[in-house]
Amino acid sequence: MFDSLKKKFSEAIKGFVGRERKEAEVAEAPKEGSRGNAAVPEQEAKAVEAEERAAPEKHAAPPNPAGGAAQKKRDAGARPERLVDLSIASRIKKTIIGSVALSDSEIEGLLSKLKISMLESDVTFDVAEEFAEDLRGKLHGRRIASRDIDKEVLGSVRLALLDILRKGSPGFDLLQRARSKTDGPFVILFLGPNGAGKTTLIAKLASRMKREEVSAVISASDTFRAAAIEQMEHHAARIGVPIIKSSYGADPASVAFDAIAYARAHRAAVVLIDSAGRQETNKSLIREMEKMARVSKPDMTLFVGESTAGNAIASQIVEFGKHMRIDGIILTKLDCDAKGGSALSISKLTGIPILFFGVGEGYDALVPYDPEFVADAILPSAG
Ligand SMILES: Nc1nc2c(ncn2[C@@H]2O[C@H](COP(=O)(O)OP(=O)(O)OP(=O)(O)O)[C@@H](O)[C@H]2O)c(=O)[nH]1
Ligand SMILES: [Mg+2]
Repeated sequence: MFDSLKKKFSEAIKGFVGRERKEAEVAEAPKEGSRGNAAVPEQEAKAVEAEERAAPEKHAAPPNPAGGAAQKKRDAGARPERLVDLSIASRIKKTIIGSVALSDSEIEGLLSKLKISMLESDVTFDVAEEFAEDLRGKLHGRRIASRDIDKEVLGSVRLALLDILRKGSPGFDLLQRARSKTDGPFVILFLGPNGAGKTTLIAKLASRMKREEVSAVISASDTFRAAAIEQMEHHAARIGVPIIKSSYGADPASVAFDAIAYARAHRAAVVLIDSAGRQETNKSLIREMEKMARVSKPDMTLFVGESTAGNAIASQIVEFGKHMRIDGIILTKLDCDAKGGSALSISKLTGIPILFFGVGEGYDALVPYDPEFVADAILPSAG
């Protein structure tokens, strides 16, 4: 889960922090004797800074947010392992004065490495840019205490990541929403491509609802794929929730209709409608899905997509969205996705929030969308 992003972010941040710490220790040792006379080192730092201003190319690469070819060459040349290429003036100030304000070129070096990490992990260009822009604003002109560089850099990266992730938040709790409907059952229709994890997700949600005493009924409306009805029945029996089913080849919309009628009669709070997997390009299956939506009038239609499919899910959702309203996304199999970038990009691409992550095959392997959970999974710990 997010292995690639985590590894790249960790390498970048810890590589920088480790190196900066070593430099601070080495630089501080011989200067012991001159402590207590802050004016001298400050002058020294100013002199180096003035020299650097006069000939900036001697010390630091010019700021180049776009990362042109010349910049990339320079980045690949000297000290490639460092995240922020501190200038000599900044390093002296950091070790002697105890704090440093990162220059534009230092910040750009950091942003460029983080952006590349994101792009290589399936985060879309727009989202990586938005993140970098946000982080630039957070770091620009800020004084960073030299002993706290690790925490400060990590803290700013975390805040910028959370800013992006919060934009994908649903802003509501599905179970609470379902509970608050009083005039009949809250109907949820699940759709998505073959094998994405719809049936497993319905089982996970039914199990969660059972635990939280929200009464649910399952509609076995995949009447198409061999063994789909038995698969849903097996889960329903294990969890202990009623299931309404028919035979293979039956109209899935009529099964959903019967499930809703059953829920009304038994005052069940929720109806979970399974459906056969389908591609957005299959016109007859899309028409069948339109009919299911017309007949069941869902309170919520949720798209279930595999995280491993990356940002291709976004175009599937947009295509499905031309035929029916889609209210939320569930990203499954995040546990199998080394990149995980779609978790950061998909809401921006579609304008639709992510409600849950599927993180395994068990009934408990379901995590409500939580920006902090994602940030924790991506970022190294500050310690
Ligand atoms: N590792 C992992 N496996 C999952 C997850 N969700 C579902 N699966 C597995 O993915 C496979 C397909 O899951 P289903 O729930 O049958 O998928 P579906 O979308 O209903 O498939 P169709 O009905 O054939 O379209 C099963 O082996 C599940 O156990 C998940 O979050 N993580
Ligand atoms: Mg299924």
